[in-house]
Amino acid sequence: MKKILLILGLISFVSCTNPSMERGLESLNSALAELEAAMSEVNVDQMITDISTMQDQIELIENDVQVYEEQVTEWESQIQTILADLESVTALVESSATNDQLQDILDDLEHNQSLIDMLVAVADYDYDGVLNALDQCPDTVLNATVNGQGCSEVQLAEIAAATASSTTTSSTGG
Ligand SMILES: [Ca+2]
Repeated sequence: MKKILLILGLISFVSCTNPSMERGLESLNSALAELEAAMSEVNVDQMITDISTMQDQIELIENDVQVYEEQVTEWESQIQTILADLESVTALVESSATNDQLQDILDDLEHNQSLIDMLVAVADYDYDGVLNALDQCPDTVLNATVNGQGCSEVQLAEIAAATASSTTTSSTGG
């Protein structure tokens, strides 16, 4: 206590003897008074309330973020399901398209085959004047005389011989 009094006395002494320092102290006191006034205007309770409100809002935001993340996860799940469905549908469509294409190809082949058959039918491979469709004796020798079925006398004899042989063989066989 004595030391404080001694220091205060010393300050007073120095202040009195030094006018500039006295003005400096007055300025300091004035600044301190302004600071004190400002501090008194601060409502600590209001600050605590504000901070508490901010904390509540942060918690709400965190909760919202969590709900949002859960929602996003659910959306992702739904999107995955839709994508899986789309893939199966796409696979089905592709499979179906392939079947249709195969059917088209088969139809084309069948059509082409019928065209080929028709061309073969109206052709005359052995040049005997009888169309293949009506010619019962293919590979007739060129320039041979043939009947209405495109068979030369030689071919008719061969057919008769074969028929006789076949009959003999079948009767012999049983
Ligand atoms: Ca013929």
